[in-house]
Amino acid sequence: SSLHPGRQRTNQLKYCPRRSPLLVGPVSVRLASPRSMDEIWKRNPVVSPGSLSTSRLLSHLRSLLYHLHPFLQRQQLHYRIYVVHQEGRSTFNRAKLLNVGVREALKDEEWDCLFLHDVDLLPENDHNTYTCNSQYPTHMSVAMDKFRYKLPYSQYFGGVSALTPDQYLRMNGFPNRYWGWGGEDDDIAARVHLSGMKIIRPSVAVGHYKMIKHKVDKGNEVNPKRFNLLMKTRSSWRSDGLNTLTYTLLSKQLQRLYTNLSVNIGDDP
Ligand code: BGN
Repeated sequence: SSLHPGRQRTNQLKYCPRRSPLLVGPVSVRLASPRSMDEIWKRNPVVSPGSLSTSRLLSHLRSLLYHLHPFLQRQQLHYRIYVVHQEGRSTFNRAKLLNVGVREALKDEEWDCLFLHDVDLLPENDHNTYTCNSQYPTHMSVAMDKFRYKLPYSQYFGGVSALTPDQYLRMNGFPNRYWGWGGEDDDIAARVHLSGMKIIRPSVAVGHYKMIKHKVDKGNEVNPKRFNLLMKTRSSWRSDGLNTLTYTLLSKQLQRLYTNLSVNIGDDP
């Protein structure tokens, strides 16, 4: 009102526009990893401060951070990137690591949206907004170069997904029992439906991702138990997930470009 011009001005400034004016649409993705974290840091002076071991993982992480920070900043989002590192020699367990990331992130802040992001996937269009749908979990990586820019199959839920903490709690988080490659994302998709929700997706036109090419990771061999586990999701999702998650947090370091969590999540029994 004219009586409180100052107050009115701050009210107007309170919310960001629905669509950020800084978006550019398709971005060219550079697959060669930047040489150093310093280079990424220098290009992203707005990032405020928040370790990985193998060199390939580090080079994937550099590529991801190099693209993701400017991408999220053009979207004018308040965000924090958590990297969850599985310590030790046990078989890789993607879904359990995602559970750990969510639990630790929610200790820091009341996030209204959780993005579960593979380290080797680079978003190619910033109109693919990194926000959550208030009703349903979103599968973001609908058009990956590896699958010729379309879904490999209709229930595919791998790569990048987004959930509100409510949605995540409702489906009891993700399964902890998938050690090695494959099936855990199908289990997660099944949980969405079993807990009474459905999966939504951005359009194939904006959901473009480039995958950083690599061979099968050591310690992430194909999981032969995945078929058996998947047949049991209907009876196991309530008793395997966030409510049965156990791990030891070995370190939490606020790096300049991300928060690094190092965890011991045990081994395939
Ligand atoms: C599927 C895998 C997914 C993987 C996609 C894409 C399984 C379960 C078999 C019943 N699912 O076949 O985990 O993300 O391929 O590579 O292996």
